[in-house]
Amino acid sequence: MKTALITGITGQDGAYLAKLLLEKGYHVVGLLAHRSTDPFWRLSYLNIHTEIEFNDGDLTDLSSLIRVVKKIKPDEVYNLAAQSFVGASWQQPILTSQVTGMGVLHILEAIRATNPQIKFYQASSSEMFGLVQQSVQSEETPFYPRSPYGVAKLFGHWMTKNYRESYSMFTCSGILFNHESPLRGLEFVTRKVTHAVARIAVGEQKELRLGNIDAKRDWGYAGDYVEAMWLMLQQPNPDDYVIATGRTSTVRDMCQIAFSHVGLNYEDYLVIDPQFYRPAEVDILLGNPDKARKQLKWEAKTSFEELIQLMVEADLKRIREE
Ligand code: NAP
Ligand code: G4F
Repeated sequence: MKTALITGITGQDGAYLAKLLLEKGYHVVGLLAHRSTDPFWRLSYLNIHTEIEFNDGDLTDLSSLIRVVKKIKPDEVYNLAAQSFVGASWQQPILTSQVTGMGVLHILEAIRATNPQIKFYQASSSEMFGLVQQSVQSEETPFYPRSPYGVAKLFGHWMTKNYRESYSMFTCSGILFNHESPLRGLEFVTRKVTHAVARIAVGEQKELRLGNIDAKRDWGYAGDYVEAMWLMLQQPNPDDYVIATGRTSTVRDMCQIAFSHVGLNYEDYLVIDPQFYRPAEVDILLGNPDKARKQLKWEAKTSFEELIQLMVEADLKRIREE
């Protein structure tokens, strides 16, 4: 039986990845940073909370990482932990750099010092493309991050590559484009919208305040994307891969799909509020997943419409059960 250590196991991707690895027969260990009041809500939603071994640790505390890696002797480490909200990275740029950037180096060092044979996955991000240098972004596209979060992710990305080249370690980066689900945090725009739509539909909310609705993203379903993480670590050689759908849509398109699913017109409820504008925006992201399709035999299975509709349905169900 293989053992996998997942940092960020209480987050959206951590929950779906833990479920996938349990189904594949792994012993799944989660690093628990004790940051939220109810850290287990996502794992309970998927009904897997009791099947996971938890160990205390924090990405900013190298000693805790060394202790956990030494104790559990993982075959694979998936580094999903981060301060992952782009908007907050302007309010807390130093914390974001320490967790999302330096945290990657800490976990790489913990692995190198303990057992450099451990396979490592880094959660890199399309946010690193930022002010896009090519209209469709692939593994070859130059980076131009536009937020403290994007800069921190780029540091982690290059460290992951550098440890592969310097120490022949099996380290992979998945450059994942936006992926969403009913387990998405409420601060991200898709879930903010689907949660608001459900509340408006049952009469609990009157309006929805958003920032830049012309921003375009390549949105996929998180449940599909965690499969690609696992596939990367099963290849004969470590490498970096873009994971995306190859389709881009505006925030406005997303609102239209979500509201019309409950028979409403988004224009009747949407209020543009400049407080949600960002100091520097990423206007458009569109990924080219060809390499993943050819080498990993991976592709996104869930359409954008299906994704938004399933998120609205999940929020409606939660609100009705409250
Ligand atoms: P998420 O829901 O925000 O989860 C982040 C996780 O990191 C949570 O479990 C959080 O714990 C944990 N964490 C935060 N600070 C920590 C620290 N100092 N030490 C240890 N754990 C810490 O993020 P996600 O959407 O699942 O994304 C997973 C990873 O993929 C992140 O690295 C994100 O930056 C990256 N990514 C995401 C997307 C996307 O569209 N979702 C796209 C590209 C890359 P608490 O719950 O206790 O706060
Ligand atoms: O949902 P968002 O906050 O996601 P963003 O900034 O693209 O970041 C997400 O995807 C990255 C991958 O590219 C990840 F690395 C990162 O961890 C995170 O998961 O915002 C999407 C777009 C932005 O252009 C934002 O300006 O929606 C726009 N937006 C408009 N109004 C809003 C709002 N975003 C949020 N969160 N809230 C609004 O009211």
